Amino acid sequence: MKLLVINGPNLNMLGIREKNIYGAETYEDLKNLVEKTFAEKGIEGEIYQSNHEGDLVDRIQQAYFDGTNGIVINPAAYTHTSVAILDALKAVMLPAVEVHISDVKTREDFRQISYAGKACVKTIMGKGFQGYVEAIEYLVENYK
Ligand code: CA2
Repeated sequence: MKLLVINGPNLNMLGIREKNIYGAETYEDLKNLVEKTFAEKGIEGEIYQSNHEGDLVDRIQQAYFDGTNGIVINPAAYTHTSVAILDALKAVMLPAVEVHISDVKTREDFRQISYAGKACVKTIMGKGFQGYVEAIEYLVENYK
């Protein structure tokens, strides 16, 4: 099984600012946790981050051609704005799990809509980095 974990804009800044919302751990720590989870589950995987909407769309499309079996995605701010990411997820028809580090439902009104979430089989929020582990486990258990 091969999974792709995608992270959107500013998540490369984790642990540097807004530690009260997103925690003190860095993007490097998240990368290590995700890669450790792939190894423990005995699966192939990649973690990808971009600050650019089109690059995120390109990477989702690439997943269709490179044998990826499932996607874990935290589109970050593009969650609440991007029909392009929603359309890309629909186009590739791979099972996708939406992850948010913070508990988005208790935050500002503008964060209450998720476009990407409409193409996802599950959403996990408010569990910090552990949400990524749960998302990988869910895809392994249900789609391996
Ligand atoms: O809770 C999440 O994971 C979010 O997807 C994070 C996004 C936010 O726009 C979503 O509403 C919820 C923001 C990611 C920005 O990350 C930062 C990290 C360090 C410093 C500043 C921003």
